Amino acid sequence: MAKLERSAEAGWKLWYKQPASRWEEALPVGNGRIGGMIYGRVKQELIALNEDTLWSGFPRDTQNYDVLRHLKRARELIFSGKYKEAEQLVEAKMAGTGTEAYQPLGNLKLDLLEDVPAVSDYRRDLDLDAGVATVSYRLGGTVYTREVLVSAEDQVLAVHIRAEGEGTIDLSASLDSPQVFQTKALLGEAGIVMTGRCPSHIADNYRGDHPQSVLYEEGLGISFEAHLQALTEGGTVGTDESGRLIVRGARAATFLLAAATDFAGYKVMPGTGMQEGELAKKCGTVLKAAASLGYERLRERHIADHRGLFRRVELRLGDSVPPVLPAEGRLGSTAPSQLPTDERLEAYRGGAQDPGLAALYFQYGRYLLMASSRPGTEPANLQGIWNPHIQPPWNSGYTTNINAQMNYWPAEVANLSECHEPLFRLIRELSDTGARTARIHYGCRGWVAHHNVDLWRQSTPTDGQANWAFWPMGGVWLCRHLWEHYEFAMDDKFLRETAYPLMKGAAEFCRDWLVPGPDGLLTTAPSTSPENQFLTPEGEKCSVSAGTTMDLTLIRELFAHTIRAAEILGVDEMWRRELAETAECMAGPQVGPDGRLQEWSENFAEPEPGHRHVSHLYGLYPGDSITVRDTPEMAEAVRKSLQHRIQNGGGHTGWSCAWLINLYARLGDGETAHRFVETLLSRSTYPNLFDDHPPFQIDGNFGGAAGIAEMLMQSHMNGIDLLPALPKAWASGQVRGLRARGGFTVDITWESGGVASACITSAVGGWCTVHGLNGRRVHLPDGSTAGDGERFWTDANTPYLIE
Ligand code: FUC
Repeated sequence: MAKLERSAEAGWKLWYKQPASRWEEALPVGNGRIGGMIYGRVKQELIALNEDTLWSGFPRDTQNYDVLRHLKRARELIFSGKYKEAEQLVEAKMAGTGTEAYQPLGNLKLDLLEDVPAVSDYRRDLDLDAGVATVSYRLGGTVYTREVLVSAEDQVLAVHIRAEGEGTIDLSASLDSPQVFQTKALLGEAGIVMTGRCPSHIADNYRGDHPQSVLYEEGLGISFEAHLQALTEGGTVGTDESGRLIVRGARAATFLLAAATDFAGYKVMPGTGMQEGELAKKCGTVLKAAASLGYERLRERHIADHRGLFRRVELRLGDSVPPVLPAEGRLGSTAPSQLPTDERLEAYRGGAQDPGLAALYFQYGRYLLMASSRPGTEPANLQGIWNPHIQPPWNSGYTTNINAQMNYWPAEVANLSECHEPLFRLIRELSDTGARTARIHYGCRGWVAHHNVDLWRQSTPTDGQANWAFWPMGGVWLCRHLWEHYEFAMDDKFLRETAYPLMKGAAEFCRDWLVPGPDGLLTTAPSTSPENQFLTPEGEKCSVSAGTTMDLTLIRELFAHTIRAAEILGVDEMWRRELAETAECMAGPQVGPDGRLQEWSENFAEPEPGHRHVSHLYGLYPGDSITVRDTPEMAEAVRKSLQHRIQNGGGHTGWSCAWLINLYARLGDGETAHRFVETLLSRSTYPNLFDDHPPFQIDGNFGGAAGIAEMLMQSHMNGIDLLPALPKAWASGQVRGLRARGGFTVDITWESGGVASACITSAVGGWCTVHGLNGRRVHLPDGSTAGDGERFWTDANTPYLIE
């Protein structure tokens, strides 16, 4: 198989000929914990800063002790068809309180001391393969180059500036923040310190149904410190009375930034167990170690670590060179990949064929996951880790009715399994708070979570409308990630110690939450289908009924995974049987008279037939209880539902569009999946390739990356499917390093729309079946071969060639 060269797409770079004029044009860097958005401005460089444990609030008891008293009545109303009354009861008596908000840390500003005339040869870029952002320009005879990186190895943000030519570096460096903050010079050192505190409470201002409120109760919010230190070659460095660092006459300067907060865990007050001066000490230790390495070494260590993850996957889509130009030849003779990224995106919007842009988007999704979610950090939130607002849209939190999960859709298939870890920790912590909520709100065993989660692992419902707030299935959906991680990694220890106990707890909740409906079948009530509403027979908009398709699908799949996990581990035989029997007594999803999969147990009319959520189609993706091979009639019902949604305007937000890519990939419809790749890129993407919900929300980036992988390879049907949804636009290409369930790594080269060669390697050894071979055969060590759909044994770490 031909070797796929690295950096197939112009070195995996986003690049621009001008500085960012707004936050959505700035370029993101991050190490999972510290994030920076780099504007690349000449006179005043601005890097907006984040630290992922900076949130408003502190642990509070958000349980609503009244809920349980109303549950029986709510069920009676539902089972007698009084849905609107049930909804009113749920909203009045069974709701909770809003979650807290993710907070900005502040800004690092580098101001040139002299006025600059126009500069030439300006360029800024983000090298996804190195994890380094660069700004360079020429001023007179001097070329100035700035590099910015955030090292996971050494836990600092570093800015390195070089002057090549006559000119020198003369600037001030300062820190400020939208938070309550102070800055001061570090005595005796070329450094400054910013200290500050987050609000003790924030109300969500986005939905417009809350009065804006930002509270600072003395001493209750999270405190933070950021330390900035300068290392210079030549020239001088000092501090001034306003707490700025002043560098004059230097040939090179490195600024190192460390940050720490007094967040001490989701269930204790900030600062618990910490000594006076501990944050300063933490920052000081980190800076000392980084400074003693020096910039070159720091950079080398960062790039080695970054590439260790990034280079696991390579991708080339279509024949990017020469490009296919739009009919009117708008692009002149420039290949899309040679255009600055904003112009390239513009050309794509104008109809340029540029498969390389989809490949770049895929790799950018991987880059963003690495930058916002690393072992030990907080999981990627609605904005990853990048947020400049005190009151961000939807609190920049964890919305678990699609968004938080979508962030992790590419984690396994795109070979970044360890970046999934922060989500597992969140689930574990949520199972702790959620066990109280299960008992107090619903009188159930196990644990429960609702649609919004924050740093404090709020497990109760929020306040507001039932269509979003009342959704006790957040934990159930999250548990899919535990099972998927096991299926991809085949890690029995993870299954035994982490996944199974959490899945079992969520299944226990579901076991108790299910109740017999009027027809005697077990169902859920009250039940909502995330954010959507139906029309009651009286013509009123309502969201509360019994047994939505999503609830039933989520619970069935969780039961199946839990039973399978217990079998593998050889535990809980009685419990397995109980779950299996429960599943047999459950109501099932319904197909309506028009052939569509119903979203609700009744064939209600829909006030918004193009609604952005497609929760009832969960079983096709990310679930796997509906497949084109095993349940073709249900897959057809999903296809009809999708068509109906789309005809009515569905898929209109970034994440919604990204979900459609994955669903059509699972239907094996590469052309429609590709149409939504095009829509996502041309309609829902900012110049820095961030997903535009609108506003910025990172889930579309991750969902889009997962969708592109899903078009090239799938592994949810007891085997590996090569090129299951390849569009004509990507008729040739190569991918290396995708991961498949069962512990496999998959490389594929294709031409004229079919597999030319491939290679499958198992990490653990095991049975394998491959589909989509295009007449090629799998070559086995004993000289025999296996064809399409034929099972063969793989030894661990042995490449199985397909030719
Ligand atoms: C859900 C979605 C919205 C948005 C929000 C963060 O409520 O329905 O579109 O993504 O989460």
